This record gives sequence, C-alpha cells and structure tokens, in this order.
Amino acid sequence: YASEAAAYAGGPTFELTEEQVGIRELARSFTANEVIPVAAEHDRTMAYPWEVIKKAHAEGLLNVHVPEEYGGAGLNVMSSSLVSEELAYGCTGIQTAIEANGLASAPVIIGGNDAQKRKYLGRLTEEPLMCAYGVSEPGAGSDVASIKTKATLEGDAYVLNGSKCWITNGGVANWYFVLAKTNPEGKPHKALSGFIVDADTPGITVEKKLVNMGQRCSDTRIINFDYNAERAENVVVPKENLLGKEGDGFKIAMGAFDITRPLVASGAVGLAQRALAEAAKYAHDRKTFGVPIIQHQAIGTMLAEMAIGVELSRNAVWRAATAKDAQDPRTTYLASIAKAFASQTAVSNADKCVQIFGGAGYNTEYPAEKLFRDSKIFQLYEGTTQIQNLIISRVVANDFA
Ligand code: CS8
Ligand code: FAD
Repeated sequence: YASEAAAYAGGPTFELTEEQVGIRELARSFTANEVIPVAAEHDRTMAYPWEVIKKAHAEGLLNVHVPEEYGGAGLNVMSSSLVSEELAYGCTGIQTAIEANGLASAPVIIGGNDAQKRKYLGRLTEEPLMCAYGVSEPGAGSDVASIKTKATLEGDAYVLNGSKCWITNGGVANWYFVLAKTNPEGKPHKALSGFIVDADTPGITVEKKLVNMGQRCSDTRIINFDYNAERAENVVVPKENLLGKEGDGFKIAMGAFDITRPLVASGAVGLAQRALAEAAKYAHDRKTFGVPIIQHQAIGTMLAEMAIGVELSRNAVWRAATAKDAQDPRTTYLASIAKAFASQTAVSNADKCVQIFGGAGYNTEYPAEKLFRDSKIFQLYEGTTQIQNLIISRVVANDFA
C-alpha cells in the first residue's frame, strides 16, 4: 500500500481496534514472507500448499474463528476478514484452501453440541488438519434443496449414499461436513440434515484432483459416499455425528454462508487490491511516448476505477462482517451484497491489470495473468452472482411490497 492512511481511512464506524491492527499486521507480514514468494510456483505445479498451511497453523492464522474454548483464536467475522484479505493479497489459491477450513467448521460452530465441537474443532486447532464442506453435487449447486445424497438411519447409525462435487480440500480433508436427505418424502428444506463424516470412513472414495482455470493449488474433488461392492462396505456415520436434529441441515448449511460470504468477499478485495498495486507499479515503470504510462489519462482512469472498486468493496465487506457480529437480521442480505460486489470488483480489477500490463499481462512471467485466472471463481463459488442477486432481490421485493 502507498500508505496506511490511503489503505484504511478509518471513520466513525470502521476504525480498527489496536488488536485488529495487530492481527492485520501479522497476516500481512506472513503473506509477504510465506505466501507471495511461493504463490507462482504453487500455481504452476498445482501442488497443495501444505508447508504454508503448517506455518499458518503455527502462527495462529488457520481456523481463526474457532472459539477459544476449543483452542482457536475466537476471532469475530470482522477481524477474520482482515486476515482473509491479507492472505488473498498473496495468493487466493492458498487463501481458499485456508478459508475452506473456516467454511467446513462453520456448521459445527452453528449446529454442533459441545462434544462434537471439542472433538472436531479441537482436532483442527491441535494439528494442521484440513476439513471440507460437502454440499454441492454433480446435479445440484445453486439449488441446494434439490441435493440427492441420502442418509438412512439403520439402527444407531446412518448409511450415506451419494456424491459430492467440487469439494474444496476434498482430497486432503480429515473430516467433511456433509448435507444429506434424511427424509426423502418430506418438504425439501426440512428433509435435509448435516453430518460430520470422518474422511477415513470405509467406503468413501475420493476422485482425482479437478484441474481448474485458477486457484490451481486449491484441492477440488468429487467425493463418493457409496456402497462399495468390491469391499462390501457402506459408508456408516454414527448417530452422534448428526448436527442438531434431523431436518436442521438446510438452515445450518445456509447459516455457514452468513459467516463465510463476507470472508470470501474479503478474499476478492485482497485480489482486487493486489491487481491495483501491481498495475500501479507497472504503470510507473513502463514508458511509452516518452513518459511513464501512469501519466496517460486513460491509464489513470483505469487505476482510479480500480481504487473505487477496492474501497467500496472493502466497505461492503466490513459492513456485512460487522452486521454478522452484531447478529443483525439483515446479515444474509448484506453478505450477498458484499459477495456480489467484491467478486465483480476482483474480476474487473484483474482484467484492467492485464490491460495495463499490455502484452506482458498475457504472459506467465508477470503476475497479472494469474490474478485474471484466479479472479473468476469469486463470481461462482459460495453462491454465484445470480444467486446473490436472487437473495438481494427477494429482500428488496419484500421491503417495497
Ligand atoms: O439455495 C440457496 C443458496 O444459497 N444457494 C447457493 C448455494 C451455494 O452458495 N453454494 C455454495 C457451496 S460451498 C462453496 O462454494 C465453497 S467455495 C470454496 C471455499 C471458499 C472459501 C470459504 C438459495 C438459493 C439462496 C435459497 O434457496 P431456497 O430453496 O429458495 O430456500 P429459501 O426459501 O430461501 O429458504 C428456505 C428456508 O431456509 C431458511 N434460510 C435461508 N437462508 C438462511 C440463512 N440462515 C438461516 N436460515 C436460512 N442464511 C429460510 O428462512 C427458510 O426457512 P423457513 O423456516 O422455511 O421460512
Ligand atoms: P448451477 O447451479 O447449475 O448454475 C448454472 C448457471 O445458472 C449459473 O450461471 C447460475 O448462476 C445460474 N442459475 C442457477 N439458478 C439460477 C436462478 N434461480 N436464477 C438465475 N440464475 C440461476 N461446493 C461445496 O459444497 N463445497 C465446496 O468446497 C465447493 N468448492 C468449490 C470450488 C470450486 C473451484 C468450484 C468451481 C465450485 C465449488 N463448489 C463447492 C460448488 C459451487 O458452490 C457451485 O459450483 C456453485 O454454487 C454453482 O452451482 P453449479 O455449478 O451447480 O451451477
């Protein structure tokens, strides 16, 4: 950043506390020392960033929102958003791997009992272990209520049958949150239940890592929870791993997004800020027609638009995060606004960054093309932009009915 004052102007609502400034500094220096130096290599090899994750765990930058009583830092969403933005500034592939732990543990924090939290959240804080959130399926992404995976109660355990698709951390997770139908005849939203499933449960098969456009070191997989004829095994989940009671699953799964959409949006802000910084530096160095290109008004206008996007997106993230922390009933609406707007900013800033770099923007020796590839997913995962707009428009329709 050019200066602290330029990056965070503060203000009556959004002045950071001393503790928050400290958290942000810790995440910023971690990003500079541990993330940025290895980001391009992880993008090239697509290797999972285990070393970075182990160091993040040691520094207290993994599982930041896990309550203190279960060994975590107990950060609220606002403070967590500072960490997400800084990590994303370095590499959103690495940040997504780290953030996916937050997403998978959110349903346990929301719907879990003390024993479940102690066992599964405690495990995460003791060792650098990963977990994954398994909701989407090959046939159902946006329409969560239409998922097909079944959980059938047989004696004192559930038998899982179905497949989950696009599961971040799928191949490296120690446990999964899985949303499944416990009452196939019931109304779709009340038919779903949430489970914690140990990844080493017999019968689970993990397919090969999916090769994506960007965020290529993040591990995305299809996971099958099916009767394995060869080994004559069902995927059996003990009854005590049900979160809440049968039928609570949809609300638990949605409640997680109220926490994580502001954090995904802050990841988008980090990427947008990085695109601005890289573009501005390059525009100072590169000369055409005898002057640095930053002196051409057309370039200055693009940089100004990028800065506008960053500032307003960060404001939207902080607004949504503080709403969640204050239990504001408009949290879901504000989280969708932050997610939709910040992801648009990330895509737009990455595009402008490539443009400002000219031909170099299209080349892997420079940072712009990675930012461009990495940015697009923000408009897709954690609910597409169309789904955020659906959530926002339902509130608007209600407000002005
Ligand atoms: O289906 C909903 C939706 O959000 N779809 C998008 C799915 C999505 O976002 N998937 C993301 C998967 S995870 C991922 O991509 C990870 S990316 C990698 C990791 C990144 C790092 C973190 C919908 C379309 C918004 C709504 O669906 P509908 O079927 O229309 O249901 P509704 O009528 O809106 O709601 C039914 C009941 O649920 C209650 N509800 C809805 N939202 C919430 C929240 N909290 C609590 N309860 C909620 N947010 C709603 O009030 C209804 O309850 P009733 O009692 O029935 O009235
Ligand atoms: P579809 O739902 O089939 O949508 C297709 C198109 O139709 C989209 O443009 C969509 O916006 C539009 N559309 C759908 N419904 C409507 C509507 N009602 N109104 C207007 N437009 C609509 N899922 C997990 O559970 N866990 C994860 O960890 C996870 N990580 C992911 C990581 C990656 C890299 C990717 C690509 C996906 C991940 N997902 C994960 C899945 C992700 O959440 C879904 O891909 C996303 O929600 C969209 O679902 P879909 O792909 O099935 O698209």
